[in-house]
Amino acid sequence: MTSRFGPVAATPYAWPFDGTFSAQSTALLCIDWQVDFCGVGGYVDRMGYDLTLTRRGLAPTARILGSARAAGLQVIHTREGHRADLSDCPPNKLWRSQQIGAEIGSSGPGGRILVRGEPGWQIVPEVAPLVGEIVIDKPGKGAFYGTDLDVILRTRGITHLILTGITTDVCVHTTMREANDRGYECLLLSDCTGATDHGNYEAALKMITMQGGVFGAVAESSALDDAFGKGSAR
Ligand code: C5J
Repeated sequence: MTSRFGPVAATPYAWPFDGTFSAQSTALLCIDWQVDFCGVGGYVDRMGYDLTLTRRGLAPTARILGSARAAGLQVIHTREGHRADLSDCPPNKLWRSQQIGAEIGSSGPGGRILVRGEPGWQIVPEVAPLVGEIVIDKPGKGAFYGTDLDVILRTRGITHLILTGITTDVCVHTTMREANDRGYECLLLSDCTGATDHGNYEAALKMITMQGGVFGAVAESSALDDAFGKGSAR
């Protein structure tokens, strides 16, 4: 028996394009909900950005995570971070972080910035992975680059992706674009994401909706909950 849901009321089209989605073939992606991007003393904080903007999607994500787990979707988390010796950190990325006063690998209140295993690199407790949920460690912005995410999705028969995470305009957008190019049908939950700049958040959402949904569609998490509520076992 398989649970089917949808469509979800979304922009610019009712998601997914093929009418409904199944729990088995859909994953909820939780992108980079790390202290470094939404916690005090992390990378974003050290760059001087407003943490309320990146934290805005945390509570809605915690809620929809519960709904998705209950509906039987697969949940996959990602973390951006580098090896302790920074051998996987391109010199231009390192240099740019120095310019803005948040040098990758330097020590701060959250340990070494964007380094794997450090306190700042951890996923925040509100949306922490459960035992058995897949966690993808990535050196870049996109979750497909330099990782085994695509192999895992294809092995598990996942064709549809629902995205949450931070930041909307950087790692979430890059991942959604990478996924879209690989043929995954993507939905971004607009209240479950945030950027370091509100204008960038709005622009990132708008970009998705151009050209009939150039990278997929955008919906509020309440619309996904509505779809879960009307789901059926077939
Ligand atoms: C950034 C991310 N913004 N997770 N990373 O550098 O979006």
